Amino acid sequence: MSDPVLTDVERIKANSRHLRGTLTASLDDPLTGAIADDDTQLSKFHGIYQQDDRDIRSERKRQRLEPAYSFMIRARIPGGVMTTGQWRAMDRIALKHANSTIRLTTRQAIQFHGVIKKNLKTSIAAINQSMLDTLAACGDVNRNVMAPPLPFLSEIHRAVQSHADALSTHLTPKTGAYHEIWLDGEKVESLQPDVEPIYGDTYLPRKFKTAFVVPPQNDTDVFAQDLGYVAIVESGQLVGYNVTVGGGMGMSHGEPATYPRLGEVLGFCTPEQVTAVAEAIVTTQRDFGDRTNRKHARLKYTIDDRGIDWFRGEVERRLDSRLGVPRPHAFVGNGDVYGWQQDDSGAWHYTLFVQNGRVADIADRRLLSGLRRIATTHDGEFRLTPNQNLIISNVPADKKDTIAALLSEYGIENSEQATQLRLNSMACVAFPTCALAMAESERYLPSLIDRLDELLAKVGLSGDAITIRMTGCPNGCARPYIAEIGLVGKGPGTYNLYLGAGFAGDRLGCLYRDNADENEIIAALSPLFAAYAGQRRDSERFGDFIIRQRVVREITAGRFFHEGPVDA
Ligand code: SRM
Ligand code: SF4
Repeated sequence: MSDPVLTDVERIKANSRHLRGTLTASLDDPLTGAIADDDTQLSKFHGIYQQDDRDIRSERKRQRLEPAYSFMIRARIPGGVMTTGQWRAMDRIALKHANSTIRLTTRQAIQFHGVIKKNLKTSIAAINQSMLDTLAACGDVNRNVMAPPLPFLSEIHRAVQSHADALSTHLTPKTGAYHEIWLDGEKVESLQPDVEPIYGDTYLPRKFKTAFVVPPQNDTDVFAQDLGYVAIVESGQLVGYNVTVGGGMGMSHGEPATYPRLGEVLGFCTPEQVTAVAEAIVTTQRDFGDRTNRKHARLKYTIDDRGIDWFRGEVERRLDSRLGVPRPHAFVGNGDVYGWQQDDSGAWHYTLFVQNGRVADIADRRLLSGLRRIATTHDGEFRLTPNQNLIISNVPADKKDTIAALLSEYGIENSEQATQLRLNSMACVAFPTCALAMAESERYLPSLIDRLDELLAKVGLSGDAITIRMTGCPNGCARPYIAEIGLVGKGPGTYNLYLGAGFAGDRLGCLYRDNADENEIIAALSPLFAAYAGQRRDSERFGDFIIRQRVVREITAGRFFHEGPVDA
């Protein structure tokens, strides 16, 4: 049998000398705003994506100019916890080197857009000076580890955050390339030949994502992750975690072999086993994940191809012990809890709605300036949520009124007019920066919600929480397949509409309308809202209602995702 043909990215990783490639030469090349092709793959491991402004792409082409290249930088922030000093540093970078906005992501990280090549090194250095970094924010490695954004709620939350931090450190690549290229560090390669004890020379077959969660709030969307830790609390003590594996959202239109999949429970582990279990799972995926086809390379396919029992056996063999029997757990929702909350020590925390994660000064709502001012006044933390929001955290009781006054002065407090639909919405970035976007998302969802809000108001549902998420392509960056209303870009102005997902992110939606434009989306949802208002059972969620009414089929596993909307 001939050897399998590995993907091009595998060749690039193998030849990269642990992620160095020719990045230094690319950065020094004054003739282009771009970096060499192979380096565009390697830069991702350093948290950097080459992009071009898609709004002006064809005009530049017409003028025979090279595309308007710039870079997106993603800063990795485990659990989304940052000091206000760090926020001020990010704010300075946004103003000086990026497009004067900060983008909060669906994984509790921060992105800068529009950084040109000559400003890359200065920006990365500034991020590192603030004690944050960008290494492994992207690439075929474990990404930003998520943790519940409300660690102040209990001792349990604090313990979970510390496990997330420890795991994040353990799974961070050990190559000296990052330091060398971006921070002008000493070349450590020759001193340390075996630099990647967990990943090896070719890293993982594909990206890998991890989240911790504390029930009942599934605010990190644990089932969308390759690896999840669901905290189990008994008699007020954190006794361990149910370990979930094999979640992932990405798929491609028209390719049924690709599908979103929810993570499933593999077993139970104690807090002391968290790191060892992760290492056993990551190295199993490293060794068995498909390196011949990037569309089939995520852990979800390794598990579906070989079976969960095989996977458990391999993990336990590497662990040299058995996983425990899973314990019961239950979730109630996957959204954020807004406004002021007080913790057990008396400190206050304000969860601020940030529409689609974009921190910018827009008309009277001066979010960027307001948060800068608050970060100057307030000595605590900002915490980023997986729903693209921000928590002004650890506010002493005697400072609460000052912060509230600033929120009001800058026009950024949670608006009383914001409906529950809007407060439970998310959109991915898409145009103009994302190279993969097929339709608008961040720039469009707010106006679509205006129209949907009118429908909901007519049937008296404005105060009811329904989750809605939009993405500009089927990759699923805003986790649309686990929103009760999921809209996934198909072409300019058209979207696939998915319905029937669980309010707690625990059931996939099912295709209801293919390639629908705005009017078709409105026409499809209008009668369903009316029916829901009139016929729902007590506290029945919209997604559950849709399934009970058999509007769409209940999707019980990712591999059934593409079976038609209703039973034949
Ligand atoms: Fe994502 C690729 C933005 C969370 C699945 N994602 C991209 C890129 C880098 C486009 C590219 O490859 O050229 C997007 C950059 C857009 C831009 O201009 O900024 C991008 N993804 C984002 C962010 C910023 C969306 C947001 O609006 O917040 C999120 C950054 C998270 C972070 O801080 O690390 C983001 N991406 C996600 C999530 C959600 C999650 O992780 O919980 C998913 C679905 C979960 C999953 O991974 O299965 C996700 N992104 C993808 C995929 C599909 C992966 C797959 O298995 O098929 C791609 C494309 C790829 O990898 O080939 C992608
Ligand atoms: Fe880009 Fe698609 Fe991700 Fe949206 S879902 S940011 S369009 S890759």
